[in-house]
Order: sequence, then C-alpha cells, then structure tokens
Amino acid sequence: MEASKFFSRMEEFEPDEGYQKTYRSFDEVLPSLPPSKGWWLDQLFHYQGFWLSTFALRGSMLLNDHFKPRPTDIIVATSPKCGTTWLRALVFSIVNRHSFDFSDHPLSKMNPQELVFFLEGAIYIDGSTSFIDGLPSPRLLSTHLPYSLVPKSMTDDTSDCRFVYICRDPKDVFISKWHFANKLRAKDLPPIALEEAFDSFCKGASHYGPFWDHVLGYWKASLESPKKVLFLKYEDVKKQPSDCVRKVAEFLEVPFSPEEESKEIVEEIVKLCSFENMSNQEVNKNATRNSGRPISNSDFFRKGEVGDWVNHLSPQMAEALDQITEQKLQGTGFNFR
Ligand code: PAP
Repeated sequence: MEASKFFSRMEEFEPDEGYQKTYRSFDEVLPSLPPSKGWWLDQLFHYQGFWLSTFALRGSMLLNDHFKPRPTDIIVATSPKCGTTWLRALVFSIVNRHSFDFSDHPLSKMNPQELVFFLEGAIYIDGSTSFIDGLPSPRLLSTHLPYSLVPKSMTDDTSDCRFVYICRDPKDVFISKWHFANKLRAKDLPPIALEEAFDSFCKGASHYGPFWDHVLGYWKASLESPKKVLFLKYEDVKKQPSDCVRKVAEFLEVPFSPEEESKEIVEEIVKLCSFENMSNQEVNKNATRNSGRPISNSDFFRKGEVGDWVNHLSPQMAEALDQITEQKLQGTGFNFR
C-alpha cells in the first residue's frame, strides 16, 4: 500500500520533497520487514529489533526525518500499559501547578492524552510534524517508541530534552494489554485467546515489543544519562506516590518549595491523578476518542492495581513469564521487585 493512503489528513497538508522522501522510504522499507500477526491490527513488523505497527513505524520514520527537538521538551516514555495515562497526568500537573487551581483543573475536563501529546500519533494524523511544531514551550509529549528508535537529535548529548519513563511488572502489563486488545478488536473477530496473546507476548511480538528490550533500553539510558532519563516503576509510584512526585519535580528542575510543601501541593497532585479521581471524571467515563478507533477514554481506566495478573494467569504462565524476565534482566542490575 502506498504511504499516502495511510495519512488521513493528507488532503490538508501539502508534503514537500522532504516529506515525500520519508513516505517513499516507508513504502520501500515496509515490504522488506518480517511481519507478525497483531493482537488487533492486521500486522506488526520487525523493525530494528522491535515489533511495530505501521502507525508506529511511520511515526518513527517521520520523527527521525522531521522532528526538531527543543531543549525544554519533556517526553513521557512508556511501553504500552505501564502507566502512560497516569504519568501523563502527573507530569502535566507537576509542570503546570502554578497555572491552574486544583478545584478547576484541566484534568477534570480533559483526558491526559489531550494535554500530553502522543508524538507518533500526532505525526501520523497530520502526516507531518506541523501540529507538534506549533505547540508552545515547554512541550509535554509522549511516546511508546523504544529509546533506540527515538531520534538521536533527542537522545544525544547535544540535546537537553528529558525523558520520564515508567515500567511495570510484565505480568500486569500483559494482562492489561490483553484486555485492551480485546476492546480494540473488530466486532466480527472473536476475542484473542489469553494463551495466544501470551505466546506472542513471551516471544516479544506485541506492540513495541519485546517488552524487556524496551525497558532495558531506557534503564541503560537512565544509568548513562541520569539527567536525561528518569526511570520509574509503576509499583513504586503506587506504594509511595508523593515521593515519586517529588522525584519527578526535581528531575524536571521544578522542585517543590518549602511553602508548597506546607500547603501540601504534592498531596493535591497525588489525589488529582489518582485512579479513583481520574476514573470518576465524566470525561474519562464516557468520552469516545476522536481517533477513528473503537476505544473510549474509559478503556484507559480498568483496575489500576498491582498484581491483578493473579486473577488471570495460571501459576505455570506466571512462572514462565518470570523466568523470561529473569533471563532477560540477568546482569543488567535491574529487576521488577
Ligand atoms: P497506554 O500505554 O495504552 O496509554 P496506560 O495508561 O499505560 O495505556 O495503561 C492503562 C493502565 O494504567 C490500566 O491498567 P490495568 O489494565 O491494569 O487496570 C489502567 O487501569 C492504569 N491506570 C490508568 N490511570 C491510572 C492511574 N491514575 N493510576 C494508576 N493506574 C492507572
């Protein structure tokens, strides 16, 4: 299929020669990539070590060729279902805490995806970086791309943009992904069986997988460049949300002042972004996304718990996944405990 067919707003955008070149590269590269069956979309493609949908692949190529990072850019980076929605909300409310009243906050009216823009998604919709280019600084952006596929102009030493990454126990990630995939599957398809999804997750063939390689890419980057990449775990944020909020604020160089501490602003942020509060906002209960996909904001708020996998995975499956995790993480200095 020609790249131009993918870009839904192409008629509004006149691509110059630079963009035409990227579209052509995409058209050339796609047929050469090993495919795998997706969980809801037709196919995933193995590109530079990761399984990407055509959506993510195009996004990555367009980003690489056309995105101009700014030193003030803040990127929420995640493998899907590790806490993207939550981290978007936390980062937005930390960075903008002087601009909004907690009693009348944008997060009460908008889903975090409308406040922290999904890079490869926005670029896919426009077929260009024009929307992202038009955002005022500091830009709050998010990506699911693995660190190795993020443009070098964002990750190398000359760039000051910062990444806040969150990961999560792969057993919970898998269960969350499986539920989500079944929401996204076409109505005329049966739900994807847990065993089938499990098999492909273990082999690494899920969106932006292998999961472990995604985590390790950001883990290593956080060790090598601690000022550029902050690495968080979902379970730690659940356990000690206030500490994590302070950590993110310090990393972003907007630490809480003693006055803010005395006014309990950290606790306000934790409350505002909590699963209970966010999942009860009208916008997150009902609104359907304007993305052409059969998902609504409520699909991003399922249980928000640590350890829900126990209700779905057999002990054998859990052990198999733990073993893969142990093997993959051996010698890296990282674990999910
Ligand atoms: P995405 O990567 O596709 O954008 P993401 O937000 O990471 O999705 O995943 C949703 C998960 O985060 C859900 O987990 P579950 O399926 O295990 O329940 C969702 O419930 C959880 N989640 C969403 N908001 C919050 C929050 N405020 N606090 C804790 N967990 C949350």
